[in-house]
Amino acid sequence: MRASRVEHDKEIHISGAEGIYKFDELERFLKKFFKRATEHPNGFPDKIFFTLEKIKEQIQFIKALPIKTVFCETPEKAKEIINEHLTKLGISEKAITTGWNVIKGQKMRGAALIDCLTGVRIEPNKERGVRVSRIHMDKKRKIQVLRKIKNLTSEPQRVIEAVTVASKVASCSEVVAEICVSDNLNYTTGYIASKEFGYLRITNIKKHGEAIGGRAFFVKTPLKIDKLIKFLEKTPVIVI
Ligand code: PML
Repeated sequence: MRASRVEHDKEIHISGAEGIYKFDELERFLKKFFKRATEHPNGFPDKIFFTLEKIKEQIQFIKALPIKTVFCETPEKAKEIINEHLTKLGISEKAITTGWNVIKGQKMRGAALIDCLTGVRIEPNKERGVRVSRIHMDKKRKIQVLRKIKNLTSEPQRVIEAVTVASKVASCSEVVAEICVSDNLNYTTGYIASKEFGYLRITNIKKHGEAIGGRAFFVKTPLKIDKLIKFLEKTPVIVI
């Protein structure tokens, strides 16, 4: 589901959701997504798109990354901690700078793919980026995550979705790490994720009201880029 509104000739994203469901669950979840789109604190939408696709491929089951929250008092401190972690993973200074530039540019809905050594962006479509899709978190894991973060976020659903994305991304052998900053003006917790460190929530990654945000995946090259993008965008994955 994708809900949006047009303001000053610009399409503003209001809310989105996706999941993998059995046929007999569809009606219930469509209603739930409709409610989410029309009762969202970001306002009432002009347009809601629902896309339903039959899954024909084999569904893969992937372990959820472990979650930890790192409390930072300022964006400067957050940046320092993030850069330290990324450097420990062998990501070069150039690549880290490209990652921050992507996030400050705030132009793409999808993620940038950055060569972790040269810092060059290698995704074929730089306007669109790579959109991680066909993902779902298993109900039991969802309950466990909700329990873990209940006093740490005002938007638990946002965290569930982010952990689901990050777990799919980190499962790829080509991906060294991910960095994500929400493009929502008032959501100031972001994350870095990797197989080594898990999902590290970073508080105060940006200032309140700051119009930045985005996602970048640091990858090892050479790699079969079409295969990686196909997995991220098309392979159905349930995070357990
Ligand atoms: C978190 O609170 O764990 C961070 C979630 C970042 C979500 C990015 C987004 O807005 O989609």
